[in-house]
Amino acid sequence: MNENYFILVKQNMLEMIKYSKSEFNKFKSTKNSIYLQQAGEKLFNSIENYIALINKMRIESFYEAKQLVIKDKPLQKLLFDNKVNKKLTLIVGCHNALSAFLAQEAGAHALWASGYEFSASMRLPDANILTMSECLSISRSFTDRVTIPTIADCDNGFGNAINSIRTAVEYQRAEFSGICIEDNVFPKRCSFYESKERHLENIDTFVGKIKAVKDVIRERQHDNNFFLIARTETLIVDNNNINEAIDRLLAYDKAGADGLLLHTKAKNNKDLESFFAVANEIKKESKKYLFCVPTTYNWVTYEQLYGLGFDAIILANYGIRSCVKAMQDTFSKILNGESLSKGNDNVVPMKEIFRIVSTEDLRENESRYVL
Ligand code: SPV
Ligand code: MG
Repeated sequence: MNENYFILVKQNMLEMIKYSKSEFNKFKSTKNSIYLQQAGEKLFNSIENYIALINKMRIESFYEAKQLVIKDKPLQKLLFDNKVNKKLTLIVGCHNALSAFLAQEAGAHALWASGYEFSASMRLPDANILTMSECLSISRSFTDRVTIPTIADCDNGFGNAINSIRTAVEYQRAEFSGICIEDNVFPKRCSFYESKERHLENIDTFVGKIKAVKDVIRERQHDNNFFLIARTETLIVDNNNINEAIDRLLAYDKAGADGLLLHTKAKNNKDLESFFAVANEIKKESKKYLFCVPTTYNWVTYEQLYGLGFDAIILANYGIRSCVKAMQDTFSKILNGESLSKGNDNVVPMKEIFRIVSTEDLRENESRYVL
């Protein structure tokens, strides 16, 4: 009990970790020491002081320390600032530059480059049919057309740990804010498809993927600003498997994930009980940012989700589904009516598209450079 304790404010995490002196020295002597120096370190002379400090400081006191390490890290800064301001982070699913821009304009805090939406826009099932490079190329086409951070939905890393390493490297090279990987086996099936019996990747196998991604990013970047979300599909496979969902998320946390995503396809309050039980336990045991995707339990309010401990929610697939509904309606009206004008109430004026694609910039550039 009288042993010295060191507090380490780890990057990317709203977390303080207790190290005994020997553990701390071991940690310090590894290549991780660079992060330690950046994050700062502090010595405490008793566990009681440490606990008192944790209780007293909770959020506010982390702020300064975090500010040192989250400069130039838009996603981490966003999550952290929202947490401090007790705000839920709203991440919107998109499938191209247009939907990304519209989401940003409507007030999205960040974007989700959605596998579901990419697949649907190619008229393919969301089942690992699109390759990593196809997904990367679609999402790259919009990350520089918006200013908010983009998280790429990378399914299961597009293969095993080795494939996940390349996935992480390529997305990091393309300057994404981070990626999300899920514990579905390859080839995955969309969480909402009725399909044959589902199996998750072995927990150790998935932990291996998380470590592989974190290690390669750390080695490449030195400052580790690429955010990794680990997502479990446990409740999708079996809604009663609360313990496994907890074990998995805690193992993913320990393996180094920066955020944890708990998915469910629960469609009623009864089925949601497992989801809430897992979230509640994870909030007690982990300090990582907690994410969810409320597609099927969409009546639960944002305030309730925040109250349940979620830091960020992914508003997935509403973009593509609203496009489909709008196009079905418009096409049916213009093909079944006597003139094109039957669709007029469904469409924006052409000048709205001109505004979105910045024809003004085009005109200015033409007058300047096209001589
Ligand atoms: C996606 O948008 O591709 C997702 C979220 O993974 S969901 O489809 O809701 O599972
Ligand atoms: Mg997906």
